[in-house]
Amino acid sequence: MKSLTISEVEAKLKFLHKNWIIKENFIQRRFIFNDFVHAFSFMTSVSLIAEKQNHHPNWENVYNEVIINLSTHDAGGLTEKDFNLALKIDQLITS
Ligand code: H2B
Repeated sequence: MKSLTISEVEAKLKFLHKNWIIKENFIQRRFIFNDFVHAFSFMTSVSLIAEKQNHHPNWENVYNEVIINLSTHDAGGLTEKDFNLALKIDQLITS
């Protein structure tokens, strides 16, 4: 799958939650929860979506904070797959 151009990325970002930012080759969103259990529960939900999509996040967790970085390793950049996963993650958090 071919990676998206910067203008395609900027256009697609508009459909995501405003906290998604472009960081190097990734789109990144930071989440803060009440505690570790809520953060980890969120990560478990994301992991099931990621498995379903066969597309997996780079992420960090420190206590109640989760930082998700998305890019398509196989394409060496951002693709539709990252935006599909980001959208599902957004839906998880607002529901
Ligand atoms: N996740 C991400 N973020 N990028 C990929 O290129 C990728 C992936 N490739 N998950 C998938 C798995 C690939 O390695 C397997 C073999 O389909």
